[in-house]
Amino acid sequence: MTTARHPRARYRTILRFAARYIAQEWWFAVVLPRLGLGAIAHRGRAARIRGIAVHFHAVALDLGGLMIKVGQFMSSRLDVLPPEITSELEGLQDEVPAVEFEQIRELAEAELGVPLSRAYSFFDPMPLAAAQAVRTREWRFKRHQGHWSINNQFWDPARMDAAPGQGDVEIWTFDNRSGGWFHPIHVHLTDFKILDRNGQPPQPYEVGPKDVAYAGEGEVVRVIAKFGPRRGKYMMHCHNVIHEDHDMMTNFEVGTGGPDPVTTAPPKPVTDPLPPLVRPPSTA
Ligand SMILES: [Cu+2]
Repeated sequence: MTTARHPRARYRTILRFAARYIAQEWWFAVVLPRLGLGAIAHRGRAARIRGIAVHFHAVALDLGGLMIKVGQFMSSRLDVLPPEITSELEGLQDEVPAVEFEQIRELAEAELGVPLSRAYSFFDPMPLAAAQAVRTREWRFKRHQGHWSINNQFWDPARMDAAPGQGDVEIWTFDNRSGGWFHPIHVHLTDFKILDRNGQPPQPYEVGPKDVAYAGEGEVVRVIAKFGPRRGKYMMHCHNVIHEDHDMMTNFEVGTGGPDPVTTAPPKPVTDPLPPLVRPPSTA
């Protein structure tokens, strides 16, 4: 993580950058004109300034944080800075690389000297917000034609009912307003966060990362998830065994070209009978 670099190394990078370009400008703007070579210095000025901006851009991305802010500030000063600099720096904010939360946690805990859970009365272990979602999907869980269905459809391993892009954040609504059954909904691949239950905040015991959401009778539960990091075909199903077997299960595919469990781990026939779960008491 770039911003975790030791402060001295950061200062050295900034000083090297400043020294290099102060010397360069001294040479081109002071020395060469005195030697009667001002025209040469002037001819290359635009390219030189653009070079400084490109280098600053790279340094800001490398150091992150405050240096990005400095670059953004400079990009807005069209009144005092040449366009070679402002145009080079104007896209700076969009290029900050994402940092894994575990790295942020490590740095924060090192600086605080205590685990985050002790430093704060509440710390969201899954920082996903509804505003990050790129789409929403509705899933209706319903007793249908003597079986259990999702969106009035039954399990078909060949049918993909959703295709989130790899890394997309989506909101999924689990709608169980159709009858007197409850469904613990289990999503493979990724953990999710419960946004709300019947429009109300989730219960205190269900605020952490989940892989099952209880959708009680008549309930609507909204969850949010980031679909990744892997691609491939995954399932969502009710975790009541009778329901998932008849036939409350569906497929979704994340990204394209990922693994397919039907081909990578196909079902095998049972050749040996399984031992009985309970052995009869010995009569010997
Ligand atoms: Cu169910």
